[in-house]
Amino acid sequence: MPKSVIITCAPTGGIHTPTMSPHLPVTPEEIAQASIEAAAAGAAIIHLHARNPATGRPDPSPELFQQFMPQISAGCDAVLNVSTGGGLGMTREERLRAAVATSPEMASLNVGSLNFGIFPMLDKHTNWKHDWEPSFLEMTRDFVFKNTFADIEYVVKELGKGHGTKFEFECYDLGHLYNLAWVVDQGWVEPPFFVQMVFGVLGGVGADLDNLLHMHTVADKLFGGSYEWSVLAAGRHQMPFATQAAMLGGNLRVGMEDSLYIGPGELAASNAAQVRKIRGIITELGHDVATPAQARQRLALKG
Ligand code: KMH
Ligand code: ZN
Repeated sequence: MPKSVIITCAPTGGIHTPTMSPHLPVTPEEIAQASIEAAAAGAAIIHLHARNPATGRPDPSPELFQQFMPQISAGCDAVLNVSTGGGLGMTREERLRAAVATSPEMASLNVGSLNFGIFPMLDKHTNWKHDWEPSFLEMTRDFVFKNTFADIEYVVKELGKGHGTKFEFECYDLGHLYNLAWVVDQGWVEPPFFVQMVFGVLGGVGADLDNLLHMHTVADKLFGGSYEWSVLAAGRHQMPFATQAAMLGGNLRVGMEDSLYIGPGELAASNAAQVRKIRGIITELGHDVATPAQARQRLALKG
């Protein structure tokens, strides 16, 4: 009997710009509403970034997170997962501020560095069509998403200090699984580990099924029965990869952080619409969708 599928929804992220879709949640009110709707549609976990309401740019201020996290918790039972990935150009201290201030059940932890390329040429591989802002493209050309061993240790130890926060370990390539195994070997984190495999970011592993199968095989070898795996893929690969993950007994992530679309060339009207779509597919495959309570129990969250 397959386990139920844990759906994570990442409603806004720090990559897409409001110019790219009128449906991207930006203000605290929009992020709260999008999250509550996504939870009602079946998301057990909500992965959160904040944005400056005036500019739409990613913003690490805990004050902004505090303007939507209590509202989301009042409106639904979903697990709140605060990003420590932040946005382009933030220092590691900035990236951690919101999680330290809000002490969430979960936080992301990016377990390796990579070039994080977003170019029009990537559209050939990843997206249908995107109008990226030229200034943003210029920044990403020379951008390394820095997550050194020292950065990883900093996040683990800062959030471990009395917060009891568990991690969504974001792995963008095969080597990142080994980095996580190293973290585990240090004795810094306790199982079960929630491994989020990320496909289709230029600089990380490509969105090919062979890669998904191999990442899963290696994760099984490294973490055995001590982990839960989940899959997200950027752009047009989002739904196909989420579907593959469900078929293989894994969990998945959708949301406008990872793709603004819901189908070929069609912008998603809401995060909830993406959750409903994948929920329908999961259900058609004969699987159940995990409740927040089931996710808390399986991931041993503090609740
Ligand atoms: N934007 C995703 C590909 C984080 O917030 O820590 C990666 C992410 C990073 O979710
Ligand atoms: Zn994120």
